[in-house]
Amino acid sequence: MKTTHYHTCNLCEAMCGIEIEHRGDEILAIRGDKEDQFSRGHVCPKAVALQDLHNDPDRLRHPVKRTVDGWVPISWEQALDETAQRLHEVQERHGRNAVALYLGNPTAHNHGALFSLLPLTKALHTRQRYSATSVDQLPHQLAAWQLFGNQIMFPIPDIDHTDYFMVIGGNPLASNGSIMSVPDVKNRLKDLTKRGGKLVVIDPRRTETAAVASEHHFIRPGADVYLLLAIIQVLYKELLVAPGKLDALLDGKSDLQKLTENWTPEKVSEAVGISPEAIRKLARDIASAPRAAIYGRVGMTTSPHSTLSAWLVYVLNIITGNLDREGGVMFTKPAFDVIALGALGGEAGSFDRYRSRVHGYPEFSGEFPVTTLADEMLTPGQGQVKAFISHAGNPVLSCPDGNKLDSALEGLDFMVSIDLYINETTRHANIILPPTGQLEHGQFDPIFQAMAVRNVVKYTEAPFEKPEGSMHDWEILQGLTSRLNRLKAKTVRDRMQIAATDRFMHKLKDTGIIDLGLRLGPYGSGGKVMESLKREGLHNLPKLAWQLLRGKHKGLSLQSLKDNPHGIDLGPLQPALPERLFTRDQRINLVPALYFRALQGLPVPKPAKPDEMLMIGRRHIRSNNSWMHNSQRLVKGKGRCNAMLHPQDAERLGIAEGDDVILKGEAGSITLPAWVSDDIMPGVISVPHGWGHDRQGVQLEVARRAGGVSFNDVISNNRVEAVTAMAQINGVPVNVEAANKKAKPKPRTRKKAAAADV
Ligand SMILES: Nc1nc2c(c(=O)[nH]1)N[C@H]1C(S)=C(S)[C@@H](COP(=O)(O)OP(=O)(O)OC[C@H]3O[C@@H](n4cnc5c(=O)[nH]c(N)nc54)[C@H](O)[C@@H]3O)O[C@H]1N2
Ligand SMILES: Nc1nc2c(c(=O)[nH]1)N[C@H]1C(S)=C(S)[C@@H](COP(=O)(O)OP(=O)(O)OC[C@H]3O[C@@H](n4cnc5c(=O)[nH]c(N)nc54)[C@H](O)[C@@H]3O)O[C@H]1N2
Ligand code: SF4
Ligand SMILES: [Mo]
Repeated sequence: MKTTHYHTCNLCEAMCGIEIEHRGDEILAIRGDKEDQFSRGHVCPKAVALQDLHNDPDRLRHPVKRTVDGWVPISWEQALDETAQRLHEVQERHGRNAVALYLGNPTAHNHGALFSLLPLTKALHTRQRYSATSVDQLPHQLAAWQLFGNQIMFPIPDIDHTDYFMVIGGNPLASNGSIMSVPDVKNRLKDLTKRGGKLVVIDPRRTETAAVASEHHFIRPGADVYLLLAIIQVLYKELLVAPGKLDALLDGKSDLQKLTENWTPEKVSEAVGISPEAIRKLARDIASAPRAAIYGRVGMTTSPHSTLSAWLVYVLNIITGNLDREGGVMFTKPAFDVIALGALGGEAGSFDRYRSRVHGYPEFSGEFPVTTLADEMLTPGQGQVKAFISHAGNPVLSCPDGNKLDSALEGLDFMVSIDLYINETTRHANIILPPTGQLEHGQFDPIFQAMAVRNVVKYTEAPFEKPEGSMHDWEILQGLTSRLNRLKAKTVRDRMQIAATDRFMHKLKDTGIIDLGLRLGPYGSGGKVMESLKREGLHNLPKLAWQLLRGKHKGLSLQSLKDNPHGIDLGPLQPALPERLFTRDQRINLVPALYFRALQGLPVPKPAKPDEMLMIGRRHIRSNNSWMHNSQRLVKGKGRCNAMLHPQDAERLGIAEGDDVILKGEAGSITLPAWVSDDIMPGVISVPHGWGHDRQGVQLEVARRAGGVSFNDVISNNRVEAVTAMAQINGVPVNVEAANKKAKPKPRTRKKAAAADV
């Protein structure tokens, strides 16, 4: 019998509703759910590929252990016991910091994992914690914490109502938005221009988003900070600073004016690659737009000076009065309020409380930047990392100097991966613990609902039953946590407490936590309870939780979400300040001390050297970081792992379309075909990341055959941002040459392919 199940795609941040038609276990079709309250039927090609993931013969379905005879299946009991035992032994012998933990991107898309990680990190009690944050959004989190008192309180562009939308270093038409959950972004942007609004894209490449923009400016990679400073300088100079209702909440206004007054458009223009007149016009347009939203994303936060750029984007929104107003950038009011709950749990943010052993890099929110992970493993001495846990991550392909990390993982005493595949990273593990797949667990998105362009909430149950003998991410993590705690327990009382917690968590389940979070949230019956928690602290939580779960079912609960499988629209974003601020004084300091210092130390930009080539990244709608390349449906067609460069550079270097080029950087070199196009700025070369699966031991047959090389094999892990030491993976100088030096110097260009690809 044919059945239709409504679900949510969890591959990217857009949370598209999908309709899965199936007969028993056989998937007949995956389509966009037209009734989905948020995505309105939109899906991208990746959603259809969820069935390839579901059926993939390479996907692990039971725990495996690496032996001299290869990988052998083992029972869950053995896998979890052995893992906990080995981790415990390493900590006993070498100290707690000898175990490192890395959380990858899909962790954030898996509510069960999110809920179970805090207890695991507590049980491990190690300072060696890492995640994809430090190759991604760390500067946004730092700025949100410094300005608004909470690291995940991000200002979200209100793109459905704005009159002017500036996108700096983001390409939502390929990525479907990030720190801005926005399904169907193409139509939303079309609506913006239809209602007379302007879309302005600042990017070294004429991207798919730039192709539909009202205005696109090429910018030299890494120069965003200078553009932003000059825009702010012009705003002050021309008396266009107008924070409006925010004015009364702001501190540090004169500091900001003083610090920016010398950054004139003339001073930065050449290095930025935008004329002084154009910079002035950008400033004036932002100021004169009735409502404007300035948005910076991964191209900006992973390039030089990313800490300052991320802060300045928020500042620019504030001083033009666009923060917290309709059509500007606004804060969400999520039903499951991870922002408030995080703050209550002491996770509002922290910086530089302690430093890493080898390089002395600052901690951010309990994590070190991943740029030091390999060195912490390779550098002998007290505190050396000897064991490693990876959860839903592939740092060998996603973090700088993959080869170095590869060899570091090789030398560990023990490694465990909680992952679906044997990939470039997990092939080094001693044990792999595979969780249920995307269509075998319920889906709820506490993180991305808190970053959506509307207030939305949705939970969908698993389309397919959990296969017998499989475990969800949260069960695996809890299993590990409980075993680690038991191994560490000293007294009978400790053991009894652990057993009681285990029983409680098993009863509560992931869904119990969702239910509780919804009831405690602003649309639940527990809004008042939340208030009392804020006043009295966390010690009353168990009692209150119990009362809530047993109490009257008024307000939003898990059941309301189960009754609404297309999601619930809670309305457009609403002004929320000053009440929503998490800063101690409920004010916004425009220039927190760390930015003051960083800005004072900012070097005057140098104009581009004549032959310099800077490498930047590129995402494609049919690819998802490093891990969806095992779907034939997605990788088929012309290879996408190529190096895009301008005809002028191609000519100078004797490179023609399709020729192999060698890109050489500080860590190594890669060879890949050239894509010659004037859609990119001269002096810049664009290469996608996450490719290069043909390595020994990788069990991803389709991906292996798809070819490609890894961007991050070129970049040194020592190339770090000055304040946070997070990775700099955009704007990286590389040496470019033709693999076959005899190539004809006449380049043929592949025109406008970027726009046509979407
Ligand atoms: N050069 C360059 N490098 C980059 C970037 C770039 O733009 N350029 N982008 C960076 C960014 S923004 C990010 S977020 C990182 C991503 O970097 P990572 O998070 O390290 O890598 P992913 O490719 O997302 O790998 C995800 C892994 O999770 C597994 N997985 C998928 N779903 C689940 C699940 O539900 N549970 C579990 N346990 N495992 C699962 C997959 O099999 C895969 O192995 O890459 C970064 N690296
Ligand atoms: N299809 C698809 N969707 C995805 C992902 C994916 O891999 N594939 N990954 C997901 C993840 S983990 C994330 S974090 C998001 C990221 O989502 P986005 O932030 O939209 O990321 P990108 O598409 O990589 O766009 C970054 C843009 O920055 C430009 N750029 C590079 N360097 C600079 C610079 O110095 N300055 C400026 N102004 N621009 C620069 C690049 O040319 C590129 O167009 O996408 C998510 N969605
Ligand atoms: S845009 Fe594509 S990958 Fe992202 S949630 Fe929607 S269907 Fe999934
Ligand atoms: Mo990311």
